[in-house]
Amino acid sequence: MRLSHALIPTLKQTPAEAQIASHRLMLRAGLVRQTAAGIYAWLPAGWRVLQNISRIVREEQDRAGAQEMLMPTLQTADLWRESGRYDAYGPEMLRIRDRHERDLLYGPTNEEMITDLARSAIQSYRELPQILYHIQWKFRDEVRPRFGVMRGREFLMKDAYSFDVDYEGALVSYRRMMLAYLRTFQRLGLRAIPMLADTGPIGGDLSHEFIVLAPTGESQVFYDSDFETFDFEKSEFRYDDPSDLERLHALINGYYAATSEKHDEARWEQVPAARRREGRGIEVGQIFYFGRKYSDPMKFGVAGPNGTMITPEMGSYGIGVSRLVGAIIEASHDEAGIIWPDSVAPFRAAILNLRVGEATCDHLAETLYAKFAGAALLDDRDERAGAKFADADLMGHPWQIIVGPKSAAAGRVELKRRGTGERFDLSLDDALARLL
Ligand code: 5CA
Repeated sequence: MRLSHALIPTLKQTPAEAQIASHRLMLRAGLVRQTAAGIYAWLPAGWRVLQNISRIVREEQDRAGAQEMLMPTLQTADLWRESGRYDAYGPEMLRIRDRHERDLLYGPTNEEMITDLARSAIQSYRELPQILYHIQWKFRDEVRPRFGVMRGREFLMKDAYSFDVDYEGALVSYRRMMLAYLRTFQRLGLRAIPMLADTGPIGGDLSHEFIVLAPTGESQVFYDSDFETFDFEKSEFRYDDPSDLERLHALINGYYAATSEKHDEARWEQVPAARRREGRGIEVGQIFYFGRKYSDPMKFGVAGPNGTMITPEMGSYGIGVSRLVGAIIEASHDEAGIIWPDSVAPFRAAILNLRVGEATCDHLAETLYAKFAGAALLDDRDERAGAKFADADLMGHPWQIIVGPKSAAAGRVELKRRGTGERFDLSLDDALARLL
């Protein structure tokens, strides 16, 4: 993308309405614009980040054996009357009436709809277990939308739903998602700590929330820092081995981690003082086992082995995809701007042409830009070098490739690593070899 013709409206001033770093930086770096309270348009750079996060979430869901599908945003009220949640959900639900006076709603979550789809398509216990997911916009009419995309009204969620014949099976599905989540967050450059949680309006009796540490987080958290040393991405846990998954669950339960209701002072005291971490956290995902809470009232039965009917056991598993953009920035920024982890950055590198119009600089910058095939942003604006440096730092590209007249004449460029500030003076070929 060429910055001179890109809709990436960076701001020099700090927007007054933004109270936290990620919200300020998302507006200043031109990632999003608010179109109504708690509702955001994703501009090109922001949309690329959202797509990168979705891709990683998707790859890890697929690896765990979940099947991707897409359910609509609008749902009929009748489905929610069946489960009993239509009235219970309260004013957070956006209720809509169509031209035929039928009650609809903009989905805040999809337990009812997926149960309805499953009951019409799954007949026998032999077809279970199944895990289905989609990445779709949700609407919750939050009383106080705030902190930008962190607590929006319209937000992007990955929600998965599992169906099993019995409790043991449901527990395996739950643990598979637990492993998928730990791997997903690690690939996103985050440490998300799983904590036992309350189930709220989703219901059920087993739930973990995944919490990223950040000073602006909404919950107070306590955890054992030993958890941070575990490498889940490379771990040998296997999705198809229930005893492996049980070991994982035991490992998670073995580390102390709790939010302030759930905090247990006596157990906390047993964690060695040097390993006790206390702070605030952002919930980026939550998983629930809720058994037959929906399959029972919605009369979802499958044929069992000997003519009996089985009511499937269910769980649901959410990741706040759009919230993650804010959470990643909260966890990774400095005074100058965002520091994107490589895995989610909108552009792998920015090519800063410091002398637009000068033949050698233009040639070198264009040659580099072509090699990146869309993965780099070319700053070809007629701007001062200082403005280009400041914007590149603000936007947080993992690498900056600086093309200045002196080095360009010698066929060389300067590379800057955003996260560490390291600089390298390299030939064009060496720079490309390093980044591509
Ligand atoms: N049906 C279940 C799991 S699929 C469910 O809805 N879970 S949830 O309520 O915990 O939401 C899942 C995730 O969505 C949360 O962990 C959070 O990261 C994100 N989320 C929830 N509300 C908002 C909001 N108002 N703005 C942005 N993200 C949100």
